[in-house]
Amino acid sequence: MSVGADVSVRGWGAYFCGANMLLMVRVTFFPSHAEVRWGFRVSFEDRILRAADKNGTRTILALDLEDANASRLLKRSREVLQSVQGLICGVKINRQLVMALGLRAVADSIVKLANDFSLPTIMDAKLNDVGHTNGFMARTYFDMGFDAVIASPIAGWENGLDTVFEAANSRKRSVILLTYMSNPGAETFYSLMAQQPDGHGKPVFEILTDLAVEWKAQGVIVGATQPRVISRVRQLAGPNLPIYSPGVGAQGGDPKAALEAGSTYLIVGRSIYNSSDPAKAAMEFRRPIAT
Ligand code: NUP
Repeated sequence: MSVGADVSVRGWGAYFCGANMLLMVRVTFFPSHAEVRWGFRVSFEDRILRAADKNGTRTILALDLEDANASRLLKRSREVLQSVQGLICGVKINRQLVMALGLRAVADSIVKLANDFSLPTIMDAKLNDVGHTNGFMARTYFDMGFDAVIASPIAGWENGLDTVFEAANSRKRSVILLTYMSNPGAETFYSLMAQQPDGHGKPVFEILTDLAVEWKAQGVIVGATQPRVISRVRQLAGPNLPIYSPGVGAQGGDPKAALEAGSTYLIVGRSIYNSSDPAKAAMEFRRPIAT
């Protein structure tokens, strides 16, 4: 039986285990998989804010390197992370690394290294299945140490994303929902007008934004290539919901325009890790959180 209580002090989503010895043991034995202070688990949102503050940046590194040689891939991925660690505020992993290296190796090497640098990690799983498989995947990623997962709200709540939020909430982890993707083809679906019960049309991305608020998602993804959509999502979601924007650099999005429109964080991959000088490239994307 858990007598744990959720404590929130100055925005610290924290985790007080009280008499729940199982949870206490978990945080004691695996401190590298989660930043834990005095038995309190620091939330993803606070970890990323702190890193953004400390490093003066809103850039999340998308570590999507590809190499058929697994040991070279791991070595290069660690080198890139090491070289930019003071210039980013989080690390996002996609299937490139998981498929090539295996989830356990990614957790033990990349997630651990990110934690050593006090950088939170996001698994870009784009979960979009029925409840039991979504739940399995979310639990597995969280238990491997990821702080947040990306999911697609298209699956809906009941026997869809309900299990993902359950897994996240019970572990004090986070869910970020795809709301408007960065690729040109995203318009086909995300801008589609959906007829509402009152007969009026509403773009799909606005419905998804409302769902993110209703489901208490900890963030939304909106492509940096769509500053007008970012402004509208910011308007609908209010000032506090973090907007994560991939699509700058290699996909053509302008970081300044995205941030001015209301994005909170930029997600940057190829423009950093394919650069001959990743630290210099990360420096160019650096924007202080306070502006
Ligand atoms: O809409 C999205 N666009 C996008 O590029 C949602 C995403 N999750 N991403 C991811 O962001 C994509 O999978 C990749 O990992 C990263 C962008 O990489 P790059 O274009 O900066 O190399």
